[in-house]
Amino acid sequence: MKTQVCIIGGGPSGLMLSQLLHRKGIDTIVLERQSREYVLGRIRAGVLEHGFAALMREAQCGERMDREGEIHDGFIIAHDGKMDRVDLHKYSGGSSVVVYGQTELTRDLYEARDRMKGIVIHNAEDVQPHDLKSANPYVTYRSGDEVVRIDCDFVIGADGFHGVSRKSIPRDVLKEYEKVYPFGWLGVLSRTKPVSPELIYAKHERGFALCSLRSQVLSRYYIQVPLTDNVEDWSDDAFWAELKRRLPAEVAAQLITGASIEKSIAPLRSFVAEPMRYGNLFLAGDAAHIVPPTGARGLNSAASDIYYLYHAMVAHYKDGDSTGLDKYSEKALARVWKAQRFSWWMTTMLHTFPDSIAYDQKLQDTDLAYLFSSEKALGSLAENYVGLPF
Ligand code: RFL
Ligand code: PHB
Repeated sequence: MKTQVCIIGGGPSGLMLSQLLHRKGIDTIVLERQSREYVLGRIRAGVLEHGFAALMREAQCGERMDREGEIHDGFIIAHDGKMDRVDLHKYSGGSSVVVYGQTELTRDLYEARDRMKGIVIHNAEDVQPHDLKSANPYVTYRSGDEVVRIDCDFVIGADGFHGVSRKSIPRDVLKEYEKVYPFGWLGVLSRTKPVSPELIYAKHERGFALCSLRSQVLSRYYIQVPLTDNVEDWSDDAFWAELKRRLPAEVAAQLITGASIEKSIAPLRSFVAEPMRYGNLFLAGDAAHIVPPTGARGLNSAASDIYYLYHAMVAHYKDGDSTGLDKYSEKALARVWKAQRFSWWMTTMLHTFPDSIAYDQKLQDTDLAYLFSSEKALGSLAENYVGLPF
């Protein structure tokens, strides 16, 4: 087979880029290791920054998001028995975020790809990029007993943290920065009315908790748990009881509980791989960087990579201008590191660290006290949460 841009990974990053390029007449093939049902079964992000939403619209995939997604102008930080609101709209100069699940937006992207007859190959096994330093790279994959070869101009590694693309960059070229946190998030999805119309990030000595939502009938809650815990250790009843303990009493009293329809534990990690380009391979999204979910930045960081790559590819193919491709890694990493800083800060301020000393706890309290006493500090939070400019 032959294409211009071969995209490894059919998650939001890969699908979005494929859709945007196809609309500009640039040919792509997406290779996804899993089935479509499997990809759509993963429950992940819930908060989209406006830049991501704009990209969905540009890809002609924003109709359902605009109809069903909820605009959120603020969120709550609960701490020390108080409920302090962060007015995103006020402090970001009129911006907001969209609450719309990653599952739904991935479904919208798949449907858009189908409508344009875009090629997305599922259950592609042993995907392997080759000759990345040459002008004629190619990708192979296995389908049953058959090995298929795809010749292309560029390979995009949009295959998430555990993908093959980043691993194809030689060890002496790639530099990896990583910070692993000593806890994870246990998440529950339930078909219940959300406890609050706005998200509540709760700092509590027993551990962090988050009340989020997907719609007015679908709630998403998280609690911080030790890395040694397994999902099987947590019955629904135990989860709800622990969540209530970590929320302000008036919120806990309002909480409607129900059967979980999904329950999983995600370890928290910060990770960046540099550079994001090797020859004709370009990394995008979780393949190159991971943030702890506290600042809702993961998918949104992927969006800026896609935005830069999209414009760089269009300039290359339409105007013969490769500056964008040459500058991609540097430009993408500058924004990536800002999302890293913000996510690390939110995580450090709001979680209970098993090895923290009294001094650390005083600093956490002071961070929150400063935040809610300074319009400039709130402005900084809001600016980062709604998304820095691309
Ligand atoms: P994905 O979604 O991991 O997709 C990569 C795809 O590549 C496939 N793949 C391969 N395909 C072919 N060959 C191989 N060898 C392959 N290896 C892997 C995989 O099957 C998969 O389909 O990466 P992508 O597209 O870069 O998207 C990134 C986002 O998924 C991620 O950043 C967010 O979900 C992070 N995140 C959040 N981000 C936000 O912006 N806002 C949020 O509110 C938010 N909440 C979250 C989150 C992530 C979470 N978890 C579970 C990690 C909440 C949670 C709990
Ligand atoms: C979610 O709804 O899954 C969610 C929302 C905000 C976050 C992280 C996850 O910071």
